[in-house]
Amino acid sequence: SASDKLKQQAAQAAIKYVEKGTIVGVGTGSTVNFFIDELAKMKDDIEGAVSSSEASSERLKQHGIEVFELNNAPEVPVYIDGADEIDEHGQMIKGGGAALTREKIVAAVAKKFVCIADETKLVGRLGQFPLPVEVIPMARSYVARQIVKLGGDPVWRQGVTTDNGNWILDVHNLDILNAVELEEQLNNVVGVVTNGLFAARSADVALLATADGVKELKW
Ligand code: DER
Repeated sequence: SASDKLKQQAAQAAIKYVEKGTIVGVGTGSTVNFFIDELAKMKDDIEGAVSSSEASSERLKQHGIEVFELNNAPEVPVYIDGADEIDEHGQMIKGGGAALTREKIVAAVAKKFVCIADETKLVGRLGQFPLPVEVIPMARSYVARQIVKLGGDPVWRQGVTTDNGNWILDVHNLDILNAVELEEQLNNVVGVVTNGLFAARSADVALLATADGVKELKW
């Protein structure tokens, strides 16, 4: 499909950020899947990968790419991942694929975060996409009540359990004026493991595929 073509173009553009002989940080999602397939073409030139999900680990291993535990990776020069939304500051909403916790961990470790996406992900203000929040299961109702006080409408993503054994609330109708502040407020709610605002640690580069080629944004 046209959208797949755009995702593939963004993924191909990200290869130039991969340093030879290093361990590559790999995110999760359909755009990242195209990146994994591209990375496989140069697998002999890299040490291996650290992954943000079981799904991405599986795909990497199917290509014969060694997957390292993050604790065993001396450094992660670059992290390649998608986003559900990205704004003009490189701040993102992520978690559509329920991998937000490990994505945020690898992003925190990585020196450079390169976001790959089709141009539809670029938004003027974050929050049209419901904000994923990973919660400890026993705290789901309590966290939902706190989110209502913060002005959101939380919806339990029933049937989904994360790689960490937790649940997800998708928060609709948030008016996100200060993403860094809201990220901190959500982090302070007891029972919240991770929220999908990547504002404190935002992208350093965005590769946005458009009909006229891949647009590169840097911060
Ligand atoms: O869940 C995630 O954070 C993914 O990276 C998601 O935001 C992007 O997935 P997509 O490339 O399939 O749109």
